[in-house]
Amino acid sequence: MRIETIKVYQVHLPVKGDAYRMASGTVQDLDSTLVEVTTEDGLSGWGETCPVGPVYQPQHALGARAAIAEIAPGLVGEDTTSMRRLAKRMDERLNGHNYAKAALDIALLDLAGQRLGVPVSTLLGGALTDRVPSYYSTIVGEPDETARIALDKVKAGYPRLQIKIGGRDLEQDVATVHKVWEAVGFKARIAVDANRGLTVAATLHIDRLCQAIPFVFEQPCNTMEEVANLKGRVAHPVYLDENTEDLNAVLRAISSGIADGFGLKVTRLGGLTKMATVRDLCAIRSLPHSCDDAWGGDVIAAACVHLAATVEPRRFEGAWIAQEYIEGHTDPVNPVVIENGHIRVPQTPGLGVKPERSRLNAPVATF
Ligand code: 0XW
Ligand code: MG
Repeated sequence: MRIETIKVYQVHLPVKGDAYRMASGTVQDLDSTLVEVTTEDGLSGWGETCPVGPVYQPQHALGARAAIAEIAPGLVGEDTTSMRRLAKRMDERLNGHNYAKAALDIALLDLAGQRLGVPVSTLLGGALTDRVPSYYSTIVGEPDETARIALDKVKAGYPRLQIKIGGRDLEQDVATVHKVWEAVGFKARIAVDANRGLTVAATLHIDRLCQAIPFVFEQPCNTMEEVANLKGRVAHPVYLDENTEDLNAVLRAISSGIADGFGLKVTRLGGLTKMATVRDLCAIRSLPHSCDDAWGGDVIAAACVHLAATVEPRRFEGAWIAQEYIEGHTDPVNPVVIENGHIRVPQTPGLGVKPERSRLNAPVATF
């Protein structure tokens, strides 16, 4: 079946309540891009990409739409039978820009799933579970308040917490980690995410001052080289997030042994097809990882959950979706929701979500 049109929609996703504060930047209103790929028989597949502001990663919303404008005309008229041909076509149109290609990859898998009558998780190798754990991510905040939120979220059923630190006095970061641990103890697994905001020296100090607390450090420093410098010097395991900019970076991190696990983002890596490769690479070295995206609505949430369902549960660190921080759903009929800290895996063909047209503005581009 051939691709007839590709439509691009812009969706504003304001942050509910306080701004979302990370060491690398504060965001209040996110700009998401949805793509709708329609084939000549009238079937539509949806994809989404939503960078969490312009400084979290070297990606931004306007960049996503510009890259899609470069790629999409080359896909119109193409047959959808071979995902590999379509991926090759995308690479022939534009070098890099994984996060834009990701939206198209997700939409094409949604289409393939609907056509074959199977959920996207089946196309990714098959689900191991029908319900995946999520994790709650705090913002960089005052230690007592962060500990209070952490305990609340554990009571709400989250099996894992990601505590944001960095970009402020060491004393505040150390106090936050201690207070969270005193509040929740072994009731939840803890990741401490500095979003590239610490120096090697600060990481070493936090490591020593919180030595007995069983947490994993997530992306403590800016570059992979700085993180490599921590090897053998810190007591806590170290996970990479932002540095996993593409499959080669993941391969480098795994082969050099500098990462004990990963916080993975579907769009950064180029979509679900590439994420499935990373999932399998991690399996070879028994490395734990999450399946998240930086931000976005129901479409990207569903994509994360389908991949999450295919990961060996004992190594799975959770699927983070933005639901706790955004108002409403693009698919109010079959929204992707967190219940007791977990998310049900959609069982219907394709992604199992469809943005409600009345909630979308007119497309910003049509190819
Ligand atoms: C918790 N997240 C998945 C949401 C924000 O985009 C930051 C991110 C992270 O782990 O860094
Ligand atoms: Mg992170």
